[in-house]
Amino acid sequence: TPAVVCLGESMAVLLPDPPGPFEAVDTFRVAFGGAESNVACGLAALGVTSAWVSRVGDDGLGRRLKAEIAAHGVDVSAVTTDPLRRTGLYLKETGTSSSRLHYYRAGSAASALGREVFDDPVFRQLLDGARILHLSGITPALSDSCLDLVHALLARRRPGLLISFDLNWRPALWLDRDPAVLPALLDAADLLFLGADEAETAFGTGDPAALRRMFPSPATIVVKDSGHRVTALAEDGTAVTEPALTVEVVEPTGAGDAFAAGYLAGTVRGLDRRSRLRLGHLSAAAALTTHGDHATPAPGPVINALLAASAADWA
Ligand code: KDG
Repeated sequence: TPAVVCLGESMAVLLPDPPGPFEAVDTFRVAFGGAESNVACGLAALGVTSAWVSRVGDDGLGRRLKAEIAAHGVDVSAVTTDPLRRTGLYLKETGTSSSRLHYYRAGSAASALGREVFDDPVFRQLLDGARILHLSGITPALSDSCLDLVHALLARRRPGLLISFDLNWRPALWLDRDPAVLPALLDAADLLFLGADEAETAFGTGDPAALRRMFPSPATIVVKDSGHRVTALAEDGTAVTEPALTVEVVEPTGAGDAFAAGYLAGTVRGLDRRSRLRLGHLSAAAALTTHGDHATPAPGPVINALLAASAADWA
């Protein structure tokens, strides 16, 4: 069974082709995205077995999304189809100075997910066999039933299952919901990923030490700062910081997910904290240099050489 189970909504993505503002665009290219399936695809690209769990609509985009994620080598056996609700959609406005995401996902098939996923024997088997369950702060923002599902996943976890949680702060999704539910969910994780900028917006601070005090329970907190350094802080306060590689950024969406995939792949492989951070950066560098949400990381021998590089050769 897959080592890592990632649960959350994925959507079809429409990208202006060629890139440009919507006022001027004539044609869109269809792709797919979704934070947790991005992580699952990133893991598979690094040779770590993964599953993605969600619900899609009984429509062409849902079937295509599921097939494309499966084609990345991700187990999609626990993805269900909703007979009534549609697959969510987002439009990515690229070609301007920064990308903007426009969601068409309210009432989507995935927003109807709830704790009844535990009734599915296929899901239970995946969860029983997994080493890591990866979640994000997007899911509790989708609906009451999705929030309830996240509560259930945290409360019913089996001993030994590591719960990874990426804040993935999406203000647009929290406009008519109460984000005060988030801190307790994050603090119930074992491994927490936070962008300093998004933590600043959501919780008033992006400072790694302050965030460590705010979230005392996770064994590890990983804070990505705006200078592209990432710090992993353990429960005892010890910290390891690793700078990102310098790359020419084409489009940033999905880089955080790729980072999480690299860090989790390093965790599954039993690497030390610095190497986990480096694998995160290597995976993110691939996503930063393409228009899509994910990309193919460097070949294994290149990755292994960089993991073993001295600090001077790395940065
Ligand atoms: O992290 C990338 C995601 O933001 C993108 O794939 C869409 O999942 C998505 C979301 O909800 O924003």
